[in-house]
Amino acid sequence: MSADPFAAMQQSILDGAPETAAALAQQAVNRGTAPLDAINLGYVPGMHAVGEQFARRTLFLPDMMASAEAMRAAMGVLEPELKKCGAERPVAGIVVLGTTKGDIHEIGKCLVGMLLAAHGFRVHDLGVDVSGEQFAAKARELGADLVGVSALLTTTMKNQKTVIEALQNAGLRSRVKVMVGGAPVTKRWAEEIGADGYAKDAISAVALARALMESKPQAAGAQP
Ligand code: HCB
Repeated sequence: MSADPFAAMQQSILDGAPETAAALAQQAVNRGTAPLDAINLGYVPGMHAVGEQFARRTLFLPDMMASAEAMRAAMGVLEPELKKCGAERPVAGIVVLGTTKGDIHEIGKCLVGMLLAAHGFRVHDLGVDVSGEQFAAKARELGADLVGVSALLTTTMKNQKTVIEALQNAGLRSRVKVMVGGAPVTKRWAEEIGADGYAKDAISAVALARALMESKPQAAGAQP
């Protein structure tokens, strides 16, 4: 195994090895490594490498699924550590999060949710394959301040626009900010569909969520 712990984490994702990935995460926690460093310098580069190899056809769907399992195993260890950072803080805002209709990629969206929670946001994760109407219904139910919509496929990106339309149809758009993200998503796309912002990764999503909260006229969770 590599002497560089971050390289070993990356390799555990490429190998699709959940036990190794979890063990390395636990070792990192024991050593006092910041959980976010383990995620950003170890596991996420591993997922990017998997994506590149899948695109080059040197790695196939079952391998990609095994890598996702390994990522989940590592996150299982790191998530409670991230949560500790967000405990006992005032609520920074209420966020409804999900992956858009037709898309089952969830790792990035879950990471965004974890970091938002670690920074004091109350996060409701609707999961994957979520319709615009489901986003709007949950946003209304919770009096959400923000909706975060993830899309990983070029074919499902357009459904981020559907979420914005559903919020408009439900009369919620003026008080619910929308942030979009996912590998194929860009700032330009966000502007084109009328989203309030685009975040390239989970840390930027936290900064964006904070900025959007500041731009909101009413307090966190306020009803119209
Ligand atoms: Co998937 N897949 N996949 N996949 N997959 C991608 C996305 C490709 C790019 C791989 C490639 O070709 N290079 C590709 C999409 C090509 C395209 O559309 N242009 C692809 C494909 C083609 C497919 C299938 C169609 C394959 C098939 O069946 N033939 C299929 C689609 C199924 C479906 O959704 N209907 C499929 C399936 C899978 C799984 C199930 C095997 C697995 C997902 C498992 C899971 O999530 N439980 C998977 C995986 C793991 C990937 C890659 C390898 C990694 C995705 C990932 O987790 N990245 C991905 C390659 C890649 O993206 N480079 C590949 C790591 C996270 C941390 O990054 O970008 O998701 P992220 O999230 C970031 C960032 O974008 C931002 O913050 C996150 C954290 O930093 N962000 C937000 C994300 N959402 C946000 C929301 C906000 O509001 C704000 C910020």
